[in-house]
Amino acid sequence: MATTHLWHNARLATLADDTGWGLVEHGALLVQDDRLLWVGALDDMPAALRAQAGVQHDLGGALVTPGLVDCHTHLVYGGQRAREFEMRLQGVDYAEIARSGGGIRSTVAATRASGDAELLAGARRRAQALMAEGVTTLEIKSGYGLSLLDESRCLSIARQLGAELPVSVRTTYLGAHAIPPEFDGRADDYITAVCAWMPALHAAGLIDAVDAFCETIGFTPAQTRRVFVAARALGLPVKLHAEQLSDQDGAALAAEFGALSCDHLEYLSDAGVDAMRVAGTVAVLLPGAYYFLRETQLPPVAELRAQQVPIALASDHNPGSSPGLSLLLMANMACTLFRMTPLEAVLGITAHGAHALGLPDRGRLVAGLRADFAVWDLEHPNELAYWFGHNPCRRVVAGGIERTP
Ligand code: DI6
Ligand code: FE
Repeated sequence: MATTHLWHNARLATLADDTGWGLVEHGALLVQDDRLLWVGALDDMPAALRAQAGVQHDLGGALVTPGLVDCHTHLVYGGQRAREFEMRLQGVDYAEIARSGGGIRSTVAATRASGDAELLAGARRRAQALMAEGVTTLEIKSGYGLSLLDESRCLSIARQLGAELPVSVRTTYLGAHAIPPEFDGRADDYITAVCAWMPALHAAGLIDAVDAFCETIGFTPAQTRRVFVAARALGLPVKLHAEQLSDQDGAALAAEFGALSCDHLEYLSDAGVDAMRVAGTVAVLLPGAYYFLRETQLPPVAELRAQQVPIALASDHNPGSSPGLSLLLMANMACTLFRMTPLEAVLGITAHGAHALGLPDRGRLVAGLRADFAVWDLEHPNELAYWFGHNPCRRVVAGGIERTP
């Protein structure tokens, strides 16, 4: 039988439900294989269970939270877009750059020109930066390949990262991210191709969910619907880049397909909030993109809160609109920019992030869930959303195994 590990002398922030931090003093976690067997105050642990603990780890009173979940990233790409950042500072806007063939398309060219080893090395470095802050689950989208071969390469690299690094990786097929040059002026034909590639990519085991960019500079709701119909035919869950730059009623469309999440949402309408509530769709807010694009339209946090739509936060790491690699900074910015509370922000990078990926087995410290947790050099979990530009993560356990953060 596998050795059972007892992690004790911790201040636990269990986030067992959404009503509070779930603080437990003198807390202990009993871990068997990759699962939490028992969570609570050490003194309350049944003696029979305690007797099972083969290895004991004294945490010296440190704060322990669930491992962090970054539920929206575009980690696999070639090149970078610092020059485009300079152009934006000279007054050219993001949509203008995209329309003139820059933006996503320039990253597509750089990605296609990069070898697999180079793409893997870049994505690995970025994944490791996120992991250093306690990330134990990471979603990675394709969307910079935009051909069957290059989407397949990017998704395979994401899968490979999950196999070689101690982090859970979920892959999302975002073929409908932009129109590649060979389909210029033929968006509908490109969507036909995106849908036609999907079964092969799925058969190769490369897709956990399907996403699209529904926007004036992306795809129309009708085109997005075609992608969702193709996903549904394969039994794949959908997500959507919705209402980032304008209101396209994308959230309502995604909700119609029972979407796991709608992401960005600065221009989300009340009707969109309502549709998401009914469908149980998670709102993924991306303060990094809001900040880096100097967006001024705030996502409707008060309405989402009032309708009890779960709010997750993610890095949206990508070279164009959010080149940051700190989920803790996103939590801080969600508070300063979006006026979320520290508790909401921390739920956003743990339990609600997991919910946005359709993973109810993680994101909280509760018996039966995965043993994914982070140990912090902090006194209270509200500090996770307070400090910025500094990494207080000291130890990480992912799937029951301690790794270097
Ligand atoms: N919205 C975003 O913010 C990213 N993708 C998307 O659909 C940005 C992608 C990029 O600019 O490269
Ligand atoms: Fe994104």
